Amino acid sequence: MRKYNVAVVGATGAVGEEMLRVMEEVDFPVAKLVPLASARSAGGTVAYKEEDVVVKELTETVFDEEEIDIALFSAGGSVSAKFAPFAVEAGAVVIDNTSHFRMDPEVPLVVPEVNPQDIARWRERGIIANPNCSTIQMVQALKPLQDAYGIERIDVSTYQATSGAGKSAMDELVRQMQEFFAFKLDESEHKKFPHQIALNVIPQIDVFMDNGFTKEEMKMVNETNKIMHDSIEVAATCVRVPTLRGHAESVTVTCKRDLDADAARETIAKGENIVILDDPAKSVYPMPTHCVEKNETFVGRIRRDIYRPNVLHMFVVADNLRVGAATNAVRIAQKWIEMETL
Ligand code: NAP
Ligand code: 3JM
Repeated sequence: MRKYNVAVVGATGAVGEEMLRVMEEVDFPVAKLVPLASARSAGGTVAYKEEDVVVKELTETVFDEEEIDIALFSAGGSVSAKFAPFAVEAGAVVIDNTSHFRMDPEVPLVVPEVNPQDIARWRERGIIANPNCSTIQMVQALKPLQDAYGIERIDVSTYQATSGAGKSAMDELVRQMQEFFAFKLDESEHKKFPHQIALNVIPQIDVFMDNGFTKEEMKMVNETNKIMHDSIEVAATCVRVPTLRGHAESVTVTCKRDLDADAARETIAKGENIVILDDPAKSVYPMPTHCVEKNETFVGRIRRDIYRPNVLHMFVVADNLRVGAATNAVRIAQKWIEMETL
């Protein structure tokens, strides 16, 4: 089997580190691994398959010099905007984790369990975009319902972990909790979040748009429709909660046809990489603690609306750094390889 030169841009970050772990676990066909970061981390090392691999500085020429075949980007939108074109120019396929290219009509936006066929369009710009973490786990759970019942509308509230905002955001929560227990917490001291996150719940992720929704909420609206090739009404409220890892979502789905909860549960269970945890009598339902370092999306609290027979409620949880970022990107890369070697 052919092996590939793989660059991980942002290899020292929360998502980048997870990419390395997932690639290791699936025994990704790596010929050479090239971890890239800013000058701050260049010269340090990251662990891959029990080896310490030296981090290089991201430059315009590094993809060409290292003969990169696959470049996984997760170092922020402005980094992708500037450097992804150099990776493409050097002949690599770019799999981008940032929001920068997601809504570009020439860039496929892919969740392999939902729209793997779109990967075939990668040549249009040389880039395949990875959706937002909250979108990925939601569309995975919704895909079987779309196929069986049709979807008219989605109302979703998220409970998003601090790791979704990177390593320094997790550090901010931990520092504030330590200060709380030392009776030294100063609520004005926050950098990564608009308010204190410890012992709090913040109904704002990313910036507000003119329509009153946040950019994170509009990502869920626009990305869901692009991935599901549909015109579904979506209303999202994205909330940051003081957990470290694992996003949870309360999802209300209005279907085109009436359904019953047991049949819907069986339908969702057939979704790829979905695990049902739904036994209310035993207090079994998904929670962030279940999903850490898992590559599946967990669904529970599945119940039909008490007023409308075409409306279903459910609770969807997944590891935002894995399912919501690294695992999805690595699965895209695996499918891309399958397609290229057909
Ligand atoms: P993080 O923990 O803060 O890590 C950021 C990474 O980017 C580090 O490796 C950092 O390297 C690198 N970096 C920053 N500025 C750079 C520059 N100018 N040149 C080269 N490398 C640079 O953040 P994260 O949580 O891993 O997230 C990274 C990005 O991934 C986010 O900004 C977001 O766009 C995307 N993301 C996507 C999802 C998703 O759902 N698809 C989820 C989370 C994040 P240094 O060590 O040198 O600072
Ligand atoms: C998740 O560009 C940046 O500074 C990153 C902002 C960001 C994003 C994004 O917009 O790419 C932080 C965390 C995401 C995302 O996945 O949409």
